[in-house]
Formats: sequence, C-alpha cells, structure tokens
Amino acid sequence: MKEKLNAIREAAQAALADCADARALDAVRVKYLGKKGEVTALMKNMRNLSAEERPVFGQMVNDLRAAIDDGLTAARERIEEAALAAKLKNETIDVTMPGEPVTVGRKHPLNVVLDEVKDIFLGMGFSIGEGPEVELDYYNFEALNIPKDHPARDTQDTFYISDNVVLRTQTSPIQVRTMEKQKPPIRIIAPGRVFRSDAVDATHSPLFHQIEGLVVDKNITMSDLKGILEMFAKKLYGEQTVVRFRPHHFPFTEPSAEMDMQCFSCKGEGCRLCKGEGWIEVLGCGMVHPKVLECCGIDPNEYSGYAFGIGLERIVMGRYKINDIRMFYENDVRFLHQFD
Ligand code: 2NL
Repeated sequence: MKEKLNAIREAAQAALADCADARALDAVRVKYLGKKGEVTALMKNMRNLSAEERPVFGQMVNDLRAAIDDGLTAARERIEEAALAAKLKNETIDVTMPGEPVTVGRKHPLNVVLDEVKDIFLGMGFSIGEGPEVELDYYNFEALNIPKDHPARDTQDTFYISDNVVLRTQTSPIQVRTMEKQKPPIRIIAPGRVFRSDAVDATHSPLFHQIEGLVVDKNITMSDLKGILEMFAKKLYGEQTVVRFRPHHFPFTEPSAEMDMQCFSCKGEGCRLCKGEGWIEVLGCGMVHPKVLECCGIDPNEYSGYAFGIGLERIVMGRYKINDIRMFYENDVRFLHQFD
C-alpha cells in the first residue's frame, strides 16, 4: 500500500515539474485531487479496510493530499515568477536608445515676410484691420470710386457670387469699413487674401495676398506718405535702400504713385535681376481720393489721407529669388523647408 502511495506522490511531483502554465497545473490538480481523482479514489477505498488499518491509512492519504497540495502551490509560484520575469524582460526600456525623430514644421515664407511687415507698421503706430473675404460689390468697388464700367470690375478679373456680392479683389474694403465706423485719426494696415479670376502662370494666381495701409487725419500730405513708405522700405530691405516715387493712376487715389527701390545688385545700372530697369517695383500708393473719403462719411475739406497697397507674393519672390508663384501654394516641404 505504502508503495502505491509513494508511486502516486512521485508521479504527481513529476507532472507538476512539467507544468508550464496555470491550465496544465489545474489538469494535475483534477487528476489527483479532483472529485474523480486518484487520491479521492483512495479515500473512497478506505471502507474496505479494517478498523485498525483505517486511521493509519487515512493519515497516509491525508499526508499525500497535503504533499500534492504543497506541490501545487510551489509550482504555481514558480510559474507566476517565471511569467513576471518574462514580462519584465520584455518591457525593459533602454533609456539610452535614440528617440523617434519629430518632424517640425516651419513658418510659411509668405508669413515670414508678412510678420516682418506687420511688425514694422505696428512699430510706427498702425493697428491691424480685418474684414470678410466675401464682400459686397459696394465695399470692393463702388465706395472706392470704381465706376460700373471700369475694367477692374470686368468678369474677367472678379469672382462674382451674385450681382452685388464678390470675392474681394483687394483688401481696401477693410479700410472702407473702418472709415465708416471710426472717426479719424485712422492708421491701419489691412493684410489678407484677395481673389482675381486670372489664368494661372508663373506670376499669376487666382488667390494671392495684399497688405494695404491707410492713414486719415487732419493735414496729412504726400510728404507723410513718402516719409512713412521710405522708412518702411529701409526697415524691410536695410538702411542703404534707395527709393523713388513715379506718377501712376489708381481710381481711389489722387495723386497716385508707385514706389520703386533701386536694384541692390546693380545700384540702378540695370542688370538681369531688375531686367535692365535699375529699379524694382515695391508698391502702389496715393492720396485718398476726396470722393472715397466722402463716400465713407469723412469730410474731405476737414481731413486728408494716404493709402498704399503691397503685393505680398511679389516682395517675397524678390527676397528669396522664387521664380514661380505656384510654389507658395503647392505645400511641397522641399520648398517650404528652405525659409526661416
Ligand atoms: C497696388 C496698389 C493701392 C490703395 C491701394 C486704397 C484704399 C482705400 C482708399 C484709397 Cl480705402 N486707396 N488703397 C491705394 C493705392 C494703391 O494698391 O498696386 N497694390 C498691389
């Protein structure tokens, strides 16, 4: 009998040693200690024994049961420890490994220059105006002394939403709205997107950016305009910058002019960069037309003002030697990553 018990004990211990997981462990428990298990069966056999043998045998079976139970506990602990060790090994973090590289974006070249222009004018006491991109015909044209038959109103140039609603073709409507609401003194710049129904090529895009400026106060003259705009050019292009004003025509200013800067490459001699001109066009400007002031509820006999308009793309292309306007809108990172 004793031999049989020892054989069971050894077989159980061998089976436990082979267990690699909780399921195998439970199978061993069922095989020996379960309702139909081998140890349970031994207990059931006890009734065939004599009264003297019974307690002795009972003790031996109990000892066997306890031994297998201990074996189960020990095997469970071994399996859990091994699982934990494996988990820890897997999850070890090597803090000396290089990290995942993070791709950092850059400021768009249009914004690099726009922010500089804003800083320059903010520094000279201007504030920044905003307004809708979908605009009434009145604010885009009528109030700016652009009559119904003016070529700028041609459907070729303007995106019409309806008879009296357009996509703004310039940012002047921002300034018209400001003059309507606010009494002089007015000193604002109006940067923003503008839209023209142009065929796309290296220098034309149906969407581009303008920065307009407006100053209205008592006794504002052309010399104020020239002083501020020359100062602006020197701050943007450097103190050595030379500018000139050339007569021009805009329907919303009188007199009107264009400001050029002397070519920094040939100093006015004429070279490839300035296409032999010696000068590079920077902006258009003029004294606000009295009709425009009047339209906006400002008395032209009491107040005068000047205004100017800068094409952002054009000055950014000049600065970075970009020869195709489409580059700005294509979002090619090889292009975008070249500017700071
Ligand atoms: C250009 C020329 C210009 C203006 C814009 C303006 C606005 C108001 C009244 C009078 Cl509310 N004028 N704006 C004046 C002169 C020129 O832009 O070549 N822009 C790219």
